[in-house]
Amino acid sequence: MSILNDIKENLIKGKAKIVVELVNQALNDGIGAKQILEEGLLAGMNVIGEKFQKNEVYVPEVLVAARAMSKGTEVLKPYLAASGVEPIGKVCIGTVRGDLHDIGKNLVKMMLEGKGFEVIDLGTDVAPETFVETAKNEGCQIICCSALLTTTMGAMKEVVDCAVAAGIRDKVKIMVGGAPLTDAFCKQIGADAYTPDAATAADVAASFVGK
Ligand code: B1M
Repeated sequence: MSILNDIKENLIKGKAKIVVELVNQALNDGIGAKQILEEGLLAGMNVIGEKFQKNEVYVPEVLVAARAMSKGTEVLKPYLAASGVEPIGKVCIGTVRGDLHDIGKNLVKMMLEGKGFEVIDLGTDVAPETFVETAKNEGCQIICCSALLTTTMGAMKEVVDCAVAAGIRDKVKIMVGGAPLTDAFCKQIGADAYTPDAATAADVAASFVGK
């Protein structure tokens, strides 16, 4: 359907205002919210994710596309709730204790939402206990931790330890990322996955919930 393709193409270009207009128009045309989400918004975000992985687009393009995605999703939210579209899973995400960098974390959040996850954003400077208590109380399947400083990476091990102490380590996957991180570090601290970029993080998270 060409209007869905128009939504997708305008999302890729980051044209939030046009995306909102087209989403409203599609709803008026009688197209279902789920179809608009999947074949318009998510389809566009997937293209952006792939291009980002291949370095064909950069952070600014991803941010404007993600903004268009969230504006379009806002329009759809009441319809999606009414039609009972379930998120594919629940994640809590934050930048670890002592660390205030949030651009990468926000990108990961947007990519996760683009995949269909419900995301609880804990913000920056998040204590290990907050990650774990949120996952426990909110029933998150995945905890995502971001760190940009070599001095704050160690707080990720505390998140893992805290999940063990709280008795939820076998119920929750812990994903880590951020510029100073490596796969070796992830293994060393006993986390479940390191991913180098936001799009891969969303792909791996989806695989953790069987999608
Ligand atoms: Co700061 N900073 N900064 N900084 N900062 C760095 C990180 C630094 C490398 C700069 C440098 O010295 N060359 C350096 C760290 C050195 C080190 O630790 N070895 C540094 C420093 C030292 C500091 C301060 C200590 C400076 C000072 O005050 N003396 C201070 C620390 C404050 C604190 O956190 N307590 C500080 C402050 C700041 C600003 C506030 C000014 C600002 C942050 C603004 C904000 O985030 N709202 C800032 C910025 C912007 C940077 C640089 C320039 C850019 C970081 C960034 O946003 N990159 C950075 C230098 C650089 O990288 N060139 C630097 C873009 C972002 C998209 O990339 O976050 O890596 P990134 O995310 C990627 C992947 O890593 C991955 O996905 C994203 C893209 O796909 N990813 C994940 C990220 N998180 C993930 C989580 C996952 C999976 C993937 O979970 C599953």
